[in-house]
Amino acid sequence: MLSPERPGQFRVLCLFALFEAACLLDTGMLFPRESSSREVKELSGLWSFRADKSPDRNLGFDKAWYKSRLRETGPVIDMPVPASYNDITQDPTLRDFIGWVWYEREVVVPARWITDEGTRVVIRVGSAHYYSIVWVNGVKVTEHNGGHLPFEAEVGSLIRKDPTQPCRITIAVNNTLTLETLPPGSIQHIDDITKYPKGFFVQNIYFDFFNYAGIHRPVLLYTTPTAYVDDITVVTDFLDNTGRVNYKVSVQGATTATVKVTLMDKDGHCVASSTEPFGVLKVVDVNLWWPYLMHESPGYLYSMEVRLMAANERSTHEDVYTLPVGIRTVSVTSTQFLINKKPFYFHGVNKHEDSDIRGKGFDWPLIVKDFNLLKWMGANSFRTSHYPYAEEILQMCDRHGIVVIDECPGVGIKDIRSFRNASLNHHLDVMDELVRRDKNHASVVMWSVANEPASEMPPAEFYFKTLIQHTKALDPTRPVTYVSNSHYARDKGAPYVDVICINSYFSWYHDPGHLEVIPLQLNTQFENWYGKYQKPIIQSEYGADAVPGLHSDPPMMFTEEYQKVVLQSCHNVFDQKRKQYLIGELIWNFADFMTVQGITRVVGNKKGVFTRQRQPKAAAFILKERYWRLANETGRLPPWTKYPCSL
Ligand code: GCB
Repeated sequence: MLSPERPGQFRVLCLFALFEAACLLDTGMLFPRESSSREVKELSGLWSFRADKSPDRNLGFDKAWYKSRLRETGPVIDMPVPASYNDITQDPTLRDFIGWVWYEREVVVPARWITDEGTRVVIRVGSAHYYSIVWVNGVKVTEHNGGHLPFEAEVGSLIRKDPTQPCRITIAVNNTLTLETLPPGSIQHIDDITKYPKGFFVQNIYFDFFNYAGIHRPVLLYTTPTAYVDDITVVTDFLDNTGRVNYKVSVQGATTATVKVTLMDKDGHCVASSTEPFGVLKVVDVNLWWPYLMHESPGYLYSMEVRLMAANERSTHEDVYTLPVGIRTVSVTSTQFLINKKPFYFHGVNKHEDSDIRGKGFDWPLIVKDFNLLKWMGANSFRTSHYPYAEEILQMCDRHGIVVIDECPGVGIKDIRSFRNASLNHHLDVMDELVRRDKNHASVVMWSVANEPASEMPPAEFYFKTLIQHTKALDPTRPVTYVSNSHYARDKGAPYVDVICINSYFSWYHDPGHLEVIPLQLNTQFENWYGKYQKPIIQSEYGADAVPGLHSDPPMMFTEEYQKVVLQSCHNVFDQKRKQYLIGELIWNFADFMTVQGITRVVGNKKGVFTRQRQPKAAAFILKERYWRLANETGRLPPWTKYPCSL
């Protein structure tokens, strides 16, 4: 990260490393945007769907379902995209299905995309869980290992082969988890026919959320010219009143190219420009990007327009891509987290992508509602527990000034076999994909490489050292952490992180019902961790389940009163420690969410301060009161808010 103590040369080295790292990733993953040279066609809506319920789940491949229309090889049902398929029907075998499911959609492609050979047509899947294979008109175009991150393939030549036919897109998705996937899981077959039906198996998972599956984010077709802006990397900083946007533009498909880069303010006025593909844009009287409640106008974004004039064997092209850019710095000291060289205290939440019916499916009404709730309660940050969220959510964070700890899907690494090289290599690949997608978001201030791994196991040291060093090499401008619940003295990865993140549930999983232990145990936790590592600490999870509407006084577990008192007892300790080295508190969880069925879960995890339908429990008001008070103390509230505030 950029440290105020080490300006100048360090920054240049960092930038050089970041741009080098960007080069190591073979291609860019710019969010598809329309422009004068680019079109986007969204394929959200109804797709045909079939789950392959054959015993070995392989019938679709044996019978090559991708070669013809899905409805010609068997029955299909309507399936909305984006959505998890699990909760869409009344069929319990589909809710709990494990194996391959097949999606298909026919698309009519605009004639100009086909006739213009200078147009590149790309299919992009925002995310599909977990393993995906994509065919266009029966020809495989790509496969992807992992949910939560986008993947794409060029399909123009296939579409052009037979322009009289609609373009048929088939996507097969498999949610089977193994010890090498992220998150890991394992399939267990149970052969005891006296107790279990023939062929019985279960998927064991080591994480606490339902393994929703399907095409979770929008599928798009988009175009670029054949010579195009493939990637942009920006790193920002400032000195006094002057902002600096260090940038690099990568171009593909051109034999000759010139670039014009223009940085515009909110009103569309040019504030800096350049004709180099690599350089620094200086912004006089800069408007910095500030977090929500830290400044009167948080989330200030410039627009960086990249205009490429290029030629290749076929023709000359102009490509235009506009990237929103927030100018800010991030750094840590042994006791503070600094944004724009000022102390920042995370008062926020952990979330899930989770809702009724849609599961983990992308849904704008839900996203906007969640942002309104975050702002209502005065939250300035969240962690993307336990996997990368849709990029559209990060764009909202950029615009609203909500600070993000961006977590990869490294959750549930509990089995010692998941520390082997195959797992580590996949984890490194996932970090590459995550940094490539999210590196330009001002809201993203820290990477989290895992949640609650078995970090006390001997192989964890090599694993996390490698992973954290790799992530820092990919992006030297942001701190790196992972979230621990291990014992402070046995945690193998803690020496390598920049910030210590700890999850703990005193009076819940430990000493259930004994609220009186919280002050002592939480205090001991902080003193132990800080004493050993001298790094700033975030309480990255704490909380208690509350079944909405369940009450008792004196408080008993699972009531709204008990949840309230757990929070208040923790807050008292946080208030002491934030004067020293505690740099944040993130409640577990923003909202109730679905989990596997089990004796500790009453139709899901109920630690939300909002219900799954986003109605507040008593705890939400406790947090609202606290977060606005913290904001009042530590930040500068926008003029349109007054404390106590009701937005
Ligand atoms: C944790 C996990 C989170 C769980 C939570 C709980 O430590 O990180 O995924 O949902 O505890 O409620 O048990």
